[in-house]
Amino acid sequence: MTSAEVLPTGTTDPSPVSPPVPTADELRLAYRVAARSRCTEEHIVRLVSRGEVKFAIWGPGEEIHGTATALALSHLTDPSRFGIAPHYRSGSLCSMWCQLNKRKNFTLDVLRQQFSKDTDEMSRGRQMVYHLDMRDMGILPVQSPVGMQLGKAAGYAKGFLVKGVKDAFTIGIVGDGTTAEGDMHDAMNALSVWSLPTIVMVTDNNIAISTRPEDGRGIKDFKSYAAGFGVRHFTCDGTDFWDVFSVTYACARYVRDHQAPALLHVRNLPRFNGHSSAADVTFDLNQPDPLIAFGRALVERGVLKADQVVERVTGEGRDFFVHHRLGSIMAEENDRVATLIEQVRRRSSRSSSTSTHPFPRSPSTRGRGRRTSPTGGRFAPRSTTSSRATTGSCGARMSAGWAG
Ligand SMILES: Cc1ncc(C[n+]2csc(CCOP(=O)(O)OP(=O)(O)O)c2C)c(N)n1
Ligand SMILES: [Mg+2]
Repeated sequence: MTSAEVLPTGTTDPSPVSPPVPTADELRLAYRVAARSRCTEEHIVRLVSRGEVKFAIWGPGEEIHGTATALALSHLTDPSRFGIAPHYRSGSLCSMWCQLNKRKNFTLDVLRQQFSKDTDEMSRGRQMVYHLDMRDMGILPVQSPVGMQLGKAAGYAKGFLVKGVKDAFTIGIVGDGTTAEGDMHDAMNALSVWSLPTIVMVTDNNIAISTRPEDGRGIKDFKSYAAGFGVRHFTCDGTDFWDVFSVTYACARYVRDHQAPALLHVRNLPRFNGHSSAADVTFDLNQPDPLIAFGRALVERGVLKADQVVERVTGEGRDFFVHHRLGSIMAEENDRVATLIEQVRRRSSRSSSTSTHPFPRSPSTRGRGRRTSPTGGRFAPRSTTSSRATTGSCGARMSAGWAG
């Protein structure tokens, strides 16, 4: 029995599926998008090191998992019948999903948000980085409290059911540390009770900031945990493109065809640049790199040539670039990313919309007693006649909330 055929206790066998074999063109595309994702994020590491951007969080090490996952999904669905609530390390996955569904400018959009530019179409530069929001692609807004992805994925699936869509499914992605949050249990309960077509994907890098599983993970066995909810369990090696592809395909096919939930545990993911820019961002040379392994495998299969793929070399310094020979594919992508960074950097940071945003006028409260805010007055406008009395996105939201 392969990992894709693992069944929870009490589930009847829905007959294992045979995943398709990725074509040479698909493999080349996956390699290119993974390489683009790596060099984009390693450029962001440099921007952070130079103090040019304030905060960043990223996913170097998860590129192969991301591209293989998106490719598997694209064999089964499209944005009209699909929703994904991604993790902040899902850049490569979302990039590949956009590429496969012909949405342009993913990297440009990420960089605009990274630089907090007004041209950031997802949040006008007012959101945290990698808080993707691309609803035309079924990519649901990312939020900072970890675990919220799961409730959104479950709710979106319930929405499809209510609308009578019978072949849709959704995915919520969380890190392994987040399985300790109550959101995990809440979502599993909803999936079980309503039999929602949702994949709870746990991307396991064996760490949560600095907490190791032995110190924070109460779920000792994901298979038994899923079985307790009657949820089917799948697991794959996140460093192996073909394992991720075939297991994710089998999992998503099961969820779509049976309109039933699954838990997909993705193991072994490396984390190459620390948790975020708030940590030591030195590229970790002690972990094997799935992107290099994938490149070598493609060379062995005759899909790519040796000079096209990235290899590790001996270098001096802390960042990715000094320790790697990029190969021609990543070098091309790297040039494009560098051009995009230059283009985004030159744009003014000033948000014209912030200064000219037409907030609705507050209603007059004269004669209606004292007005208080839901937060006890912290963002309460000083003047009851001007909604411009609050500034910043937080104040603006609160103000608009009252008006509504
Ligand atoms: C509800 C909540 N608690 C705590 C945090 C702070 N926090 C941000 S990332 C993180 C670690 C998450 O670890 P994991 O789920 O393993 O994901 P990883 O970063 O390893 O991919 C924590 C605790 C948060 N953002 N939200
Ligand atoms: Mg983790």
